[in-house]
Amino acid sequence: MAYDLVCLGNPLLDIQVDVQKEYLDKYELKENDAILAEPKHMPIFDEILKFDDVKLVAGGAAQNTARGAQYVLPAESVLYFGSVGKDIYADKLIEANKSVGLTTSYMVQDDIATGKCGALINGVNRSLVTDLAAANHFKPSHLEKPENWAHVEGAKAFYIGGFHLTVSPEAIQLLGKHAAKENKDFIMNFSAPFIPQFFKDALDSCVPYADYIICNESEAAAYAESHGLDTKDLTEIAKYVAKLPKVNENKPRIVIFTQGTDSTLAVSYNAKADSFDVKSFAVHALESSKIADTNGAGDAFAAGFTAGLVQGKTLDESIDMGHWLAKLSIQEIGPSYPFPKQTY
Ligand code: 26A
Repeated sequence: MAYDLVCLGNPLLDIQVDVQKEYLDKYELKENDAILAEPKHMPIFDEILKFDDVKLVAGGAAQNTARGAQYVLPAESVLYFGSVGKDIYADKLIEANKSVGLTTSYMVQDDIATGKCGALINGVNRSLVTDLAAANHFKPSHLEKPENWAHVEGAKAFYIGGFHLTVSPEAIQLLGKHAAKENKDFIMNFSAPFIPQFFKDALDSCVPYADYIICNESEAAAYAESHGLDTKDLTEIAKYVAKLPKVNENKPRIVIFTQGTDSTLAVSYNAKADSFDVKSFAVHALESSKIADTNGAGDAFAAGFTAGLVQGKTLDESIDMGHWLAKLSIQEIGPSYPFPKQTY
């Protein structure tokens, strides 16, 4: 059985609640951010579980993307790797993945709980606080098991959540090397500003494998700052990233920056001609009254985009599929997709 798309990330259960700004202030959280929980944030999880409006939804950024890509693609197209515990949280993830037909090959930790993310929704913003727990224990050896490596060899494309750089850059490199050698698509997401900020070396060690890089405007700005780029201009930042050294010289690197409701920017670098192609794509408009929450919007964009690539669609059409799926997902609670299934 070959899955066209193999994804790697941190499987998390999202504990989602609506909060006021005061609650974020109490824990020194920004309105729109994603961070690793520090000891001072730990009480949040028990507190919000008692909120009246608490919702438990499948999360983990790359897992959301894997679910979204499987939502779009034919049955048994996507396989997701990550690490979970043996608990009801993991059961909930498996249930959500099953609902779209996503196949998982989890590494299972006997004595560590499944990771969780406090998704604190404040209007159109979301602040994500994560306790990785079992997700932090993923090991490259899981990929190297013969039955899993067969899936890697059978895949046409790979999608990697940048968040996984905090866990196992070695696992990412293992997939990256395979993708470059076999001329397969390797797609990476920067995931959050703290990745380029605090995991710069890990990120820099994996970017050479990336054919596609997806991130949002605040992650691009954090990248520019941590890499000492003397510019805040998004096109210039995208050009810099697109031109960075690349292991697979058979295809250009394409950098895609989303910007919320503003247009998405795509910059490709053609090394042979030493030239850039810069394009911009309007998002699909949605009245703000129809937004349930924006948790997972970026993951849904990445899902639609990646599904397009896997189907052999053009860059322009793949980006439009990303915008289409993001618009559907923000009308659902959490990083979810609507049923009955809609088609692009
Ligand atoms: C390492 N960290 C902090 C994380 C995450 C994460 N997924 C993986 N690793 N922090 C938040 N998320 C997920 O991001 C999704 C929204 O894009 C949340 O679980 C949420 O579903």
